[in-house]
Amino acid sequence: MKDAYIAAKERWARKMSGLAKPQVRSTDRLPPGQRRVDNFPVLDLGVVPEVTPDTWSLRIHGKVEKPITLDWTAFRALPQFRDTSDFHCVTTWSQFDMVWEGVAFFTLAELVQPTKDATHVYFRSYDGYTTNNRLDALMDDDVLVAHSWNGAPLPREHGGPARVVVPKLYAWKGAKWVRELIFLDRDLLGFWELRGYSNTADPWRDDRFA
Ligand SMILES: Nc1nc2c(c(=O)[nH]1)N[C@H]1C(S)=C(S)[C@@H](COP(=O)(O)O)O[C@H]1N2
Ligand SMILES: [Mo]
Repeated sequence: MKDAYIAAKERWARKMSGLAKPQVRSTDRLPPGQRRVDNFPVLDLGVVPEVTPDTWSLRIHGKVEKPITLDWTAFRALPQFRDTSDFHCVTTWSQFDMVWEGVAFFTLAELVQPTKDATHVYFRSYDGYTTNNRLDALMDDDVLVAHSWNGAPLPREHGGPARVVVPKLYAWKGAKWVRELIFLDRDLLGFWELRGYSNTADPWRDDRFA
């Protein structure tokens, strides 16, 4: 795991210094079966939980050496990152150049120190939603627990005060109104994964359904 933190930080440093990404992002950015939108649609389970920075906390536990519960102040005191990425929803819309600001997943992992047998993370949200990801996919430096979108606090309907973004996968892999990160030594399917969505969720492989 130590090597993974260092690799993630090195990628981050290259990106921040402008070496890793061309100034003009590729124009070939629309995965198969997607169409481009600019209105950031809202998708939820019909519930928008009432959670504010004052009542929000993030519990990180399971297969970790140092479980922790972060309140808003502690969360905001962690190193803050900004990343621009494209957002692909399985219902066939994509929105480009989403500017997310928050805490990098690898920062949280470094804080709690996953045990050697940790392989997956299960996410629980304030609306009862759950999803799951492989730990290695989350160590990418574009994976954030984000509190801001396009320069403003994340709107409540989009998961404010804080949500997960995993830009390389379909958007259901990112939990809005996130409240718990549970490190596991095995996979555990989340809400949509149990209902027929692909567990791997790769937009570039049109990988929508199991
Ligand atoms: N907590 C929670 N997170 C969630 C969902 C949800 O219903 N509840 N929907 C998922 C789905 S299916 C998608 S496509 C994205 C949508 O994010 P948006 O509403 O900000 O566009 O959030 C994902 N995360
Ligand atoms: Mo979705």
